[in-house]
Amino acid sequence: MKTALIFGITGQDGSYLAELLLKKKYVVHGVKRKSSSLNTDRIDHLYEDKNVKNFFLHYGDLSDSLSIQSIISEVKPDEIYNLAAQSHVAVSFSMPEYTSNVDALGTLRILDCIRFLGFEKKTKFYQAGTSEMFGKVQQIPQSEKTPFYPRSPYAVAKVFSHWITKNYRESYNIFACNGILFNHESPRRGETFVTRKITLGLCKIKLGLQKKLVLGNLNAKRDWGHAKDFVKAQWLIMQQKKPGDYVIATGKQYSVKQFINYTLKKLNMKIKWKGKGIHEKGYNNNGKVIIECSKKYYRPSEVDTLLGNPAKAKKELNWQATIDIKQLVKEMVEEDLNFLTKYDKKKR
Ligand code: NAP
Ligand code: F7E
Repeated sequence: MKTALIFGITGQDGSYLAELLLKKKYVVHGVKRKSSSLNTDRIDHLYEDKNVKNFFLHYGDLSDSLSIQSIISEVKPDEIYNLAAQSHVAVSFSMPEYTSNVDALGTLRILDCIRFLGFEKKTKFYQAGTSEMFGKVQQIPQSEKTPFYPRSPYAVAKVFSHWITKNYRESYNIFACNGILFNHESPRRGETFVTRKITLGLCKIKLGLQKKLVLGNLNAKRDWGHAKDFVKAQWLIMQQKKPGDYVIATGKQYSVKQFINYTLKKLNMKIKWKGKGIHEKGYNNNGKVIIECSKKYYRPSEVDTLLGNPAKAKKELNWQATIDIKQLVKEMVEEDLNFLTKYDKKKR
């Protein structure tokens, strides 16, 4: 039986990866942060399920070497997945020092702990890299060979993590890998990321619980996949004969506005778009503005376009995305409607 340790278990990917590894009969340990209110709703179903025996949680934080060391030395994992991060690009402009501490040095802390404990031959390491590292893209589409041009403190910190992972692989022979994952979403996506903000916001408008959805740059383009598909790739990367770095993407690109239009279609809502750029607005049948833009949600420097080339993953991992954008939107909208309807009934 293999033992895995997941940093970031309470996040979107952490929860899907935990489910996948438990299905594969792993013993799964996860690291959660201390918070003043509960932060485990994405994994409570696992913790509370009496049939799930091999699932354990530990308090720890990537900014705290002592907690990392004590957990790794106790768990002695075969595989470590570092999914923990301050993962919001816009927030990283407000908290650049904290973001760098966690997203860059946090990775180094785990890697050096593997080395310090003498686990180089025992423990494999996965680093959650990101398409944001390509930032101001130097090639279209982006592959493992595309040079990085990070555009936010978040992306700069992730570039450090990418290179320190490679460096520990080359210096100490650790089975250390980088996934370079393009955007992936799900009903478990945090509510301030654009896709979930759109599905939740438009569902609320549909149900009369909210009047308007206020967004930032509608013209940004992303390669959006489903988190369930993407955590499978994380596991596959760790099962290869040799450690490596892989772009994980769908190979298809849509704008934020297109994502909105798919969501509106799924909800049977019609709007008319008028204006351009920050002045663009969506009007409903009664001529009321239900979507508008605000400077508040624009970033100091934007990543305008991202499109991945997942050819290496297809060839070496036999991986490809199975869930397209329409299915993704359908699932997100259905779960948001379901959640809001239950919540609304409870309130009445
Ligand atoms: P997420 O939902 O924001 O989850 C992040 C996780 O990291 C949460 O469990 C969070 O804990 C934890 N965390 C934050 N700060 C921490 C700290 N100081 N110490 C320990 N844990 C900490 O992110 P995600 O979407 O699942 O993404 C997983 C990873 O992949 C992240 O590293 C992200 O940067 C990267 N990534 C994501 C995407 C994407 O499109 N989703 C694409 C490429 C790369 P709390 O629950 O307590 O906040
Ligand atoms: O923004 C635009 C915004 O915050 C996507 C993280 O998981 O994926 C994610 O980072 C685009 C940007 O994701 C709003 O300007 C417009 O161009 O959903 P997002 P992200 O920045 O791409 C990468 C791969 C990661 O690694 C990150 O961890 O949408 N946008 N209006 C908006 N974005 C937000 N959040 N909110 C808006 O109102």
